Amino acid sequence: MVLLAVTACSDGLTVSDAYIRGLPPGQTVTAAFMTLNNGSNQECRLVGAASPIASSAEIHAHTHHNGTMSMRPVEGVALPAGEAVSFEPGGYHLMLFGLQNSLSDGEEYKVTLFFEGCPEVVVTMPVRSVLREEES
Ligand SMILES: [Cu+2]
Repeated sequence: MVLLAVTACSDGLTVSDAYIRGLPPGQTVTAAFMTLNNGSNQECRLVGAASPIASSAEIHAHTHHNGTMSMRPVEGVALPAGEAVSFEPGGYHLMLFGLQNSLSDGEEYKVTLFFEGCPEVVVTMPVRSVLREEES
């Protein structure tokens, strides 16, 4: 197995394939995606995130309701021991609010992830533009 980028490691919890969606000028909200691999032998629970580029961050889940896609904040995401959980378009994601500047391809920003049961992890996430609309 080849991981494109292992960007953080702490007590068995690793984050791979993390990126922040590029932000066009004038927008102040974006999303971040990643895969969380809980290689430890205890459950961790993602309960929050923060980044210096955002005034606040939330964990969101997408839900289908009557054929329409909507997203809602969730209080936490359980990461069972030994399992990987993907945050990807159409599923779980981190929302970043209150961005001051546009985000361009090639830039990298730190995002801190807060857990219950595991120490916090600081991830350096590259910016990746998404050319097509999010799949629903
Ligand atoms: Cu969202």
